[in-house]
Amino acid sequence: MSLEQHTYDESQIQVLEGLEAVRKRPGMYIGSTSGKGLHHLVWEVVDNSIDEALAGYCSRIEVIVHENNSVTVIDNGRGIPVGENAKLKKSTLEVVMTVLHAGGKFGGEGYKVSGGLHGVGVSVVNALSELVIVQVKREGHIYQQEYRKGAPQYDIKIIGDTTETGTQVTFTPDSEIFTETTVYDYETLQSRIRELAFLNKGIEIVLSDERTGVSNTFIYEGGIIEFVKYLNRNREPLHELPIYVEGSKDHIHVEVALQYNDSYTENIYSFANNINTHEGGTHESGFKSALTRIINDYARKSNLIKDNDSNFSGDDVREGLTAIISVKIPEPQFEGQTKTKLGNSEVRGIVESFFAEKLQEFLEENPSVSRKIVEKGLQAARAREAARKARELTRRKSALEVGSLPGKLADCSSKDASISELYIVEGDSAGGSAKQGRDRHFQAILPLRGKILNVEKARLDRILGNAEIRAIITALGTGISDEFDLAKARYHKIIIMTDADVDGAHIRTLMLTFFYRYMRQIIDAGYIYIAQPPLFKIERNKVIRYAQTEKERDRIIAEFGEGVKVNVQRYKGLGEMNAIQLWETTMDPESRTMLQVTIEDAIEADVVFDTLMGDNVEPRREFIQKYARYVTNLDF
Ligand code: 0RA
Repeated sequence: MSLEQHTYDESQIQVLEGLEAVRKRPGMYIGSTSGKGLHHLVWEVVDNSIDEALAGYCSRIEVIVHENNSVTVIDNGRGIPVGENAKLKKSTLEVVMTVLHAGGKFGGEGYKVSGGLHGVGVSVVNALSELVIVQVKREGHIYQQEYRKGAPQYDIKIIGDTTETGTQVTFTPDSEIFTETTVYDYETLQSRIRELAFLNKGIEIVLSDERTGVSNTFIYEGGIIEFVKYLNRNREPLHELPIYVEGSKDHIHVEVALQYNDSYTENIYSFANNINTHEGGTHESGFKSALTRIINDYARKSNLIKDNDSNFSGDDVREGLTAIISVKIPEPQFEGQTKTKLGNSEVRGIVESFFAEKLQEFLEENPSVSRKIVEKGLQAARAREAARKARELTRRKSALEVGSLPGKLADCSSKDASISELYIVEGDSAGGSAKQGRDRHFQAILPLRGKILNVEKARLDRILGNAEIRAIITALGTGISDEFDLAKARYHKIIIMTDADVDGAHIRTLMLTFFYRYMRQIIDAGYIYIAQPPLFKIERNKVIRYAQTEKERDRIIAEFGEGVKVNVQRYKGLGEMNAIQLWETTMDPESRTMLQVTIEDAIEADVVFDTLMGDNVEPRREFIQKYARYVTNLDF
């Protein structure tokens, strides 16, 4: 039956109006219509299959990206019910696919775990797709229905027989809605699918890409234990097996896995109903307070810290800690700026008392591991004391200096941070050109001599001892670490300008690592940029053009015309450009291009920095070979 033959009764009109509302304001339902929104469609469908798995009826999920960027999600769950919905006089399948928020209401026992950010319902995916084909295997048959922009194309029909059960949804995102891109990114899909497999142990999730023939299967019987090992894979763990606890109380399911390593960074990720709670919340604060309390108790009881010593701070016991906290609760409340902070107050106490009890047991039963953890805390506490002294020293010293800004800084005259820019420039000679070429009203220049310290391998006290890093901190005005204050930033654009060679890439990475580990909010605020100086100068009869890529170079040469032998110069460093050239190509807001640094995926970024900056050479080499583009652009 075609759509024309459908009778438009009252309920049908309401349905179409509902879906029309989604198409009119898609951002309200899926966040945005950019690449992020495009990927959100996949998560919406996959979440339904995960719910089916968590209810105990589904063990395998398959996600296939087709050649034309349509996507199929297949699960072996019970299948969406197909019987008639008495009230709406149509199949439950059609109701689930076309009525906003209908999916969960038919779920019966158990709770829908996906919620908050996702969980808007598969009907939203339907509304935003030019074509959806759903097949349900259930009660001996294969049922099918198709939709265009949400509208059913025929009544549900039987297309075959089967003894299996499950649901298969194929959707083609509507290019009228997703105007920016309709191309799926394998890395993005893979990273979230891997995470879902870690967070939901035992579920097999297969990702296949028909555009490239690549396929990966994710299944982790150990769940978040394996997640922690994965995150620590390029680090040196202090104890072989992660500490793991799992339990439920009052319908709140709690899982925690943690493992210490010999680094100085803290990597704690919390999740509520599979959603990464970037802003933390009650589950994370319950975990942290239990950790601090129990390690202090243990250290005192076993005389590892003495009566006169002060307690470990929270930071002390979290140095070198990698942990996952995952809770699943019936009605998650998401709060905060980005709705990624868990608000349910009952969760704090449950996580704190449950984790405290289990951690105490573990420490008592595993004295050799406990000793290493306490030892790590002692080192951290000592270093923190040294850092405090170093910081006080810098503060006192800078108070004595005139104006207290670093001597090498050529500041701008504007005091309006919102229009002010700081160029951090590799080398004194390029720094000199930049100083001459800049618009001194709003552009400040800070030249750096040689390499800055690798902060991945040093604690705060040593970092504060590094002159180049101190210069950056004082120039920015924000302070660092727990004293960081974004509102004090003296510039809203901080532009890293290095040579387009391996050394330049290294210095850029060192600086990004520093910002990421010690001034994360400045990246989140979108203040960090990477300058894009040209790689080539193409000159003919005094007409000069610049190119950033070889492709662009060739295009310009072609534009100059066939047969003329033009002069092409490859820039090896910023120093080869004079002040005017540097201004025209790289610093003039009218003509420059810059990359804004964003961290889409903090978990991946942590691993990237570890891999690039850590001690292990082999994973670094592998990484650079695999992700050469990241190393040259670092636009992750
Ligand atoms: C409503 C009710 C039931 C299952 C589902 C929906 C369901 C939805 C999706 C979406 C993708 N995969 C899915 N699998 C199941 C319960 C069915 C019953 O009680 O038999």
